[in-house]
Amino acid sequence: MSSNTSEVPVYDFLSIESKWRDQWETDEVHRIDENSSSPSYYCLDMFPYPSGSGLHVGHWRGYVLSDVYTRYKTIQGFQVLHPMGWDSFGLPAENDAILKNIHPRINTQKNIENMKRQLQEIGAMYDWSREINTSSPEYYRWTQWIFVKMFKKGLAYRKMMPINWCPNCKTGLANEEVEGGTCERCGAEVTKKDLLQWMLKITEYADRLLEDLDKLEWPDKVKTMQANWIGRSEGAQVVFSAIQATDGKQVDLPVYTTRPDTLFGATYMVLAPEHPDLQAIAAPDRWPELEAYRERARLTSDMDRQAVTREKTGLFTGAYAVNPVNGEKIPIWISDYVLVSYGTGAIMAVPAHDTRDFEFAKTFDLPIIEVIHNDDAVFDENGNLAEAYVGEGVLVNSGTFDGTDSVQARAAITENLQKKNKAQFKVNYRLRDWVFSRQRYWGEPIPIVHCPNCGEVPVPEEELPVLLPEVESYRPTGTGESPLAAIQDWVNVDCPTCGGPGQRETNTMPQWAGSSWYFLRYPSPQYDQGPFQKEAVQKWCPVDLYVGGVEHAILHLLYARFFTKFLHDIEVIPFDEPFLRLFNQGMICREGAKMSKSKGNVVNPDELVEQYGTDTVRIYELFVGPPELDSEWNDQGVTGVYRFLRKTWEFVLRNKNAGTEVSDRVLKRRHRLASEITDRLEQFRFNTAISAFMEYVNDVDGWTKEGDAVDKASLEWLTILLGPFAPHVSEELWERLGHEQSLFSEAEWPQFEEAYLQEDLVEIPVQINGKLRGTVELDVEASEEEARKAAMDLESVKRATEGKQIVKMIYVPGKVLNLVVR
Ligand code: ANZ
Ligand code: ZN
Repeated sequence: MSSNTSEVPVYDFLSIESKWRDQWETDEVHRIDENSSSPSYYCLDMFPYPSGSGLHVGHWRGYVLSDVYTRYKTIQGFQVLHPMGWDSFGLPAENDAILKNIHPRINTQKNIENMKRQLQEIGAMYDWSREINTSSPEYYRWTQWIFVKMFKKGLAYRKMMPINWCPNCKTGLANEEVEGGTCERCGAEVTKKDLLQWMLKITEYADRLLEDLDKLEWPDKVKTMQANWIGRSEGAQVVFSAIQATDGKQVDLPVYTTRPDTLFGATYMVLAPEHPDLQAIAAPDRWPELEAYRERARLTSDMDRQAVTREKTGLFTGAYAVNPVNGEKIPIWISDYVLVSYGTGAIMAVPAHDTRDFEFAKTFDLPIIEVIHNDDAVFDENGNLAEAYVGEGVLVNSGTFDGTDSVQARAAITENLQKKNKAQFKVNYRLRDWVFSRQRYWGEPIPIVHCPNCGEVPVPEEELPVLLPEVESYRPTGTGESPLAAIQDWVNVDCPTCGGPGQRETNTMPQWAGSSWYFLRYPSPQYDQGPFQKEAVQKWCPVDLYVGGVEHAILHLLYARFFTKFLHDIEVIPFDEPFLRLFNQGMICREGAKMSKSKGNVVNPDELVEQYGTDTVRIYELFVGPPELDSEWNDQGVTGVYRFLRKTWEFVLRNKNAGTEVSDRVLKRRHRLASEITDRLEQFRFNTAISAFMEYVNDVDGWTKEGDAVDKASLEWLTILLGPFAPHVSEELWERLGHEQSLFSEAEWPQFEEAYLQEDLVEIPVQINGKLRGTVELDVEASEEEARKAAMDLESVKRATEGKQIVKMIYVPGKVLNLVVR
């Protein structure tokens, strides 16, 4: 056996990596074979928007993860669809263009070229022949087609809406795009503006979007976020009678409550300031003040209005209402903490048992009546509630319902009022319909023509796409009109139905439109008879594994699920969930902060690739921490990983002429490695997979230097197992081990055998003060701690040590355990 290191060539990663990237390209190893009968697997990355700042090592993480899995599945014999494309319409791409003062089409193209080059540096197995781009007419033709289908099913409609308005982006935003009262894209304070908007009836799918979460292998955190966003609650709609301040006439004022059991504690009512009946009910002399308050409230975001910590403001309307359970007359107030868009836009206030109502009652000195009693409630020294008690309990001050359990009382009180037509059981959702129009240039034109005779007419499907016209001025106008409205010869068209003069819709779709169905396009990206070819979609979809950032937990994932369910319902696809398994990678941080260009803490992968090679950067991305958690980047760590790869390179090549002779422990070790790597891949524990490789190379390299024989198969197993993680160096080693075909087409995933995984167990005697008290079965390598624990489990040892102290312990692994007690 030779161990002459001078024979081993240097690990020249740069030439190895460029050699294999070219070779893979030529051999088209990234392409799937449509005619293959192998099982198929669809592994998808959330596609990026073509950003001007390009990729940093934080972005690499998800792409490396999905590529490792893709290559793993490929070696296992799957045909893996692993495509890439560009989410290139919408606000992020357009804002980048405006910032640079370059037309969005040109800027987008430039950004795509740069990002594509960077993505290729990762060495990922993307099938670029399937690249898609949501702003290309061949693609958005079908986004428009889906919109037309929705319109025809009554799921797209127009409505005058007080919508979220970003004064900086100068466009309306969906609820999902408002974060803590600010614009998700630019951070500006979001206000309200009344605009005629296109809406999609996602609420019609609320129940299914909620229930079907059960079908999905997604992180619980994401499922919970979606469930909370949909916000299903059960309660009752109860009718209070308002007495108009002017003429004493009664008007029905329904409220939605999740706690009908607290009805006897309703001491006042609150209307949303925008409530449509407000003016009719209120005392005329109070109207000017009420109207001014309404105007201020309208400009405040829903988020701020609902904040528990917000100081409560409000006004008395001058009118009263009658509580249907006891005929009590209670005052009607308005306050911005009640939202016009939720429930009925009016509430019965129960200050004793609702936190916001409690704050409000304290502020305006309104009565607080305890109606749910529980000893857990907190009272002050005068015996009054010190804070709202929001839990369950027994009814008090509630007439004939006194003594009833609060949960039972919910149904009992509602049923009672139901007989008098004063209540009904009701389910409510927080989810709102999706505001689907944007007053921006860079998006899919909404394919509708407005005709004075025919109303809203969809552009006939065969005339799609409605092309986005070239414009000089693409900047948002800020008037609430899209820049498209200024292009007269584009706007004016004949009505598709009657031929009369019509006008095109000038709003565009939001950035989320194209990404709501793109995963269906990859299986047949060039298909032009429909959005996708049915057989191709049936073969590949739904997506088996979807990898991306947790920032998409609500918006994109909810919209994509909605589109999928719709396409299922119109019978163009046979499944109704798009992504079976979801993996969210954690963020890469530096100095504790999320890596981002704006924070100035980015690490540029280009330089690292230059210095250490793609394989090293890939492995470090995996080694940096558990993939689902945020992890701190450390430059020293990169060097460590580089040394590991170099050591692996030298170890394999030093032994490359190995034959079939192998020592026992090397053989067992190889099976253990295969089992560890397979398990850790399946469980997405990539970081511990890397440590398993490091330990393996250390062990076996050391043993061979001690004279152990290593066989060729052991070297091949290591090379194959490492393939998904460090594909370039593995491919090179594979070739140097004498193979002519690519590892990714020729090699088979190593099959470990359980028999080799058994640990070596030995019986060792346990002595106490020199006397044999029993034996324990232990691994030869068991630690002192493990040995002591096993011994203490023996009854005989327990008895012999009872009430005594262990003063000394002598443990010889595999031989004996001696305890000295006193
Ligand atoms: C009386 C009550 C008593 C309430 C009590 C709660 C506790 P979820 O669970 O989110 O559906 N509410 C109803 N409509 C509202 C609106 N438009 N703006 C603000 N708040 C509104 O919330 C339902 C509860 O939120 C309802 O139940 C109502 O307050 C309030 F001890 O009614 B409750
Ligand atoms: Zn017409």
